[in-house]
Amino acid sequence: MKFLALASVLLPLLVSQANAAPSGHASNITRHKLVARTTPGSKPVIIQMFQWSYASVAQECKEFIGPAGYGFVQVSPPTEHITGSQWWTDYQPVSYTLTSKHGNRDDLKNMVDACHSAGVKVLVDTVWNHMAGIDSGSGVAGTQFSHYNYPGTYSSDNFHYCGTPGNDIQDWNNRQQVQTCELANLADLATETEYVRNRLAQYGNDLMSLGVDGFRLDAAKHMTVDDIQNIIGRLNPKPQYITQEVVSGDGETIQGSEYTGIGDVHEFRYTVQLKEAFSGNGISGLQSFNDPQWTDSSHANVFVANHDSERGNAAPSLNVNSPSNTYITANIFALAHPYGTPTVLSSYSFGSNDDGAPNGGAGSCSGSGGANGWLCQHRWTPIAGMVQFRNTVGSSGLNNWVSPQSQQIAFGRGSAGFVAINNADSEWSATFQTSLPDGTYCDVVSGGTSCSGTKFTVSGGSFTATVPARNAIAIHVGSKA
Ligand code: ARE
Ligand code: CA
Repeated sequence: MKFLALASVLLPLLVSQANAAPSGHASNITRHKLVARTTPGSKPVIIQMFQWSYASVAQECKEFIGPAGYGFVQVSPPTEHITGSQWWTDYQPVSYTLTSKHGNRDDLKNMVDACHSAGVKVLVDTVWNHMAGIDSGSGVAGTQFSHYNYPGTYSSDNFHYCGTPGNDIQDWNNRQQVQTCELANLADLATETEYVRNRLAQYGNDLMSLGVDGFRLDAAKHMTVDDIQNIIGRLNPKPQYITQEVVSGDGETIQGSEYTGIGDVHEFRYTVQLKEAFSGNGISGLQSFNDPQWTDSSHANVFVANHDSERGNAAPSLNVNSPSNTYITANIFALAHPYGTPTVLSSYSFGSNDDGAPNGGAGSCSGSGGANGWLCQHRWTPIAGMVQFRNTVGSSGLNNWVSPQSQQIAFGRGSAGFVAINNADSEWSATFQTSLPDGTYCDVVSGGTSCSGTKFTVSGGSFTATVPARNAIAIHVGSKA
């Protein structure tokens, strides 16, 4: 009892210390208390519904995403943006009117409600760092704008002019330039000023008022931790989950780990390592991710690919065209391994990097695959099966690791699940020692959530299996036959 009483006094102190901003002086700590500590919760898997219209996300939440056990959808940016057929027009905001190619304010609200009814939370990709990059034009809701002038929202004194030629970032290892010069000519907001902070918070609060659960903060690396914390501090209610796009390589000046007091951070080095491992280096080195420069497991948001990397931007990654089934086996790995919070990309086929979404932006799937140009990776049998694996194993630790050769690994997640991944070109027959209760289990890689695939019998904790070449098997206590 005495210990518990003491713990209840000490714990909040410890927590506030642990959450303190890295620079940790008093004002940071005080301000930081306003920022909610975010966790993905018991259904941690996020789907990035890249370029899906909000009406189609609403439908898909009900039809598949909710029942399949995904926790979150992450949708493309919702504000008015420049016109054009390219997918990236929505990363050039021209006002905070909630009208975009993905739908209007009502569509956004309907999607939030529909997804919530299906037990799915909604993260919105949010552009706070900049406005448009092009010289002038008309936005999709009719706003007439020019560079640095967005009537009713911002005028020329709300932007950074960093002094380099064209105000562009030239030295990517100069923190000041990365955060106050222009990324790809995009008008860089003066996020240290009261007006801009207040305006961004107003936009954030508008999204919160529609019931949105959290954000992906686009180009977070290009804003200071202080600026983001200040804006989040003005939100009410607080977002439940935040993931920040900070692309950092080893030794780079700005590191994702600086941002963990705000929320999770994309860890692109994981994306790169999975590509290298599955493309030839070997997967036996993937047991743990302890590099001190990386974002720690409880703050890392990880993925095999995102919309940038699948186009060869931001980081090298596997993609849907990668040979030997590696895109799928890597996704199985990411959903099985405890490092980070996993995001599954759901995207579309494209001929050229700029191609906008097919089917007028209406996402479309059929059975366990895509339709009308959409890929619907979130429905693919092994991926949907592994989402249930992830939900079932929860925070159980990694155990019973074996790796007889560099392209074969198997491991358990406590007494709740076991996976074997064979990245070699010949099948792998073995008897695996697990911590699972005895019984007959359905393989969720071949059978997804329907138990239509291979079955394995665990007896005395072990089972014998043949893992097909360039494939995997996975069983968990929720998949007993
Ligand atoms: C488009 C045109 C440009 C034009 C601009 C303005 O392509 O030629 O100058 O419009 O008119 C997306 C597209 C861009 C597009 C932009 C705006 O990818 O092509 O520009 O939308 O419409 C860096 C950033 C990181 C950023 C990546 C792409 O740090 O934040 O570059 N990623 C996010 C989004 C993108 C989006 C934006 C930001 C802009 O996910 O989809 O751009 O909102 C190293 C560095 C990284 C760097 C990376 C670039 O790894 O460490 O920091 O990432 O190189 O590969
Ligand atoms: Ca900036």
